[in-house]
Amino acid sequence: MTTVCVVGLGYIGLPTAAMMASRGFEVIGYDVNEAAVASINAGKAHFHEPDLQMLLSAALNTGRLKAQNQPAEADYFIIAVPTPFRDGKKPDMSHVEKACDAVAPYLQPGSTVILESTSPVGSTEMVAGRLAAARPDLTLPDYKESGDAQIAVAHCPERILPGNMLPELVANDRIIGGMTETCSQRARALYESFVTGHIYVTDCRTAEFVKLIENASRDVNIAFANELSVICDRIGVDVWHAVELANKHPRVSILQPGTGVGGHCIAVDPWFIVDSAPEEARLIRMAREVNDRKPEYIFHRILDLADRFKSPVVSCFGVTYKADVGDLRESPSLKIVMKLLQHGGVRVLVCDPLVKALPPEFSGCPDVSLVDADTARRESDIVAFLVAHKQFKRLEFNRFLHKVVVDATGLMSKPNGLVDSTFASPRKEPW
Ligand code: SAJ
Repeated sequence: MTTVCVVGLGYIGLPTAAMMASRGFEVIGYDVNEAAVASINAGKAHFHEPDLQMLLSAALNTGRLKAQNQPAEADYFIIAVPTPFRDGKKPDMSHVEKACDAVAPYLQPGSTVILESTSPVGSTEMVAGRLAAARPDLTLPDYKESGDAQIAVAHCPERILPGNMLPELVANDRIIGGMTETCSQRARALYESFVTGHIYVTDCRTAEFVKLIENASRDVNIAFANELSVICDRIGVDVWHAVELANKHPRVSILQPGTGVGGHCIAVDPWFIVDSAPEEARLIRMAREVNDRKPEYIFHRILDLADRFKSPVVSCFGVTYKADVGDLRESPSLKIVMKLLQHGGVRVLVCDPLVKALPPEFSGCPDVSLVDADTARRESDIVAFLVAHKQFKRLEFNRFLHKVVVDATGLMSKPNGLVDSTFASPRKEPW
């Protein structure tokens, strides 16, 4: 039986480990987070993702998945640890380095090490170099050299979308970039066994770059939409309607403006490109800056409107990092809430059906509370739609008639840009 050691049981590693166990692999999940390990072994996923809990329970029931706080010998090692940036927007590879150090003692001739974490170009070579230094008794591959090393090293960047991870884990095409052709083929054999999408093989540097430009491409396109929203605000055009009409062109596909770009991926990865080519990556850097500025812009719009009221109450609909997920990591909407509270003089009501409690940094703050949609509407002067959760699409918007509305989501925009007889226009601030 093929054994797989998944290093890092977070947003990528846990679904991957559970999926592989359910496909018949013997899987050891390794994580330094003891609480996560305990929770997984007790049968409980430590974060929410549709169907993950079910898949995890099924995997544990087969007896083929076990979480532990040390690695184990295996045919395959999949490294799925965070790659954030540190000061100066420089890639922080310390988790990958620690993962290499942790697995090195468990390598045996024939093992394959696969880096799934989104990483700057050159990282797979760094992994091979670090493993070689830790295990001089084994042979490791050199970039694009021929010859059979005992250990194979490859990059296979994760591509799954939070909120739709499990279907995408199986169905998405994958890019595999080995240190050598043999490394690619050894990695390919693993993914072929559970991926129904195509598997494209290239070298590791290209695979690393491909992943970075996927996310940078999305970032640049979202920045374009966000810039349009700010322009439209100035010139008095409904950005949602304008984008909808522009997208009727056969070769135009503009994304949706929002409160900014959150999560741990798109707001981070483009900086890895900027870091490796600071002079050349002008558009990519600018897109990051445009998207990072958007929450600040919305905060100031809310603040300007709050001036109209003596003791303003602002309700914020949606605080997660994007629609229909419960994840608050790097949420631009949560940043807006935090900025309002830090500014003071404003009471904030947060309404988010996917959030059970506000994060600890808000506890003890008397000016913020988590409320239901009716309370948020009734008790506020200003309503800010920040995240377009599907639950909000069912709101009766004509009940917001007497509110001042800041809509950063397009929820209140009519599909045809017209106000029909069943939908009297509230005092909507354009976005
Ligand atoms: N957003 C907009 N407008 C849009 C689309 C998104 O403002 O039209 C915002 C979202 O609200 C969110 C942010 O962008 O704040 C990112 O959301 P997302 O759904 O675009 O992407 P992520 O970060 O959840 O996942 C991305 C995916 N990458 C691409 O689609 C190219 C996913 O496939 C990757 O696996 C993931 O990054 C990752 O881990 O790298």
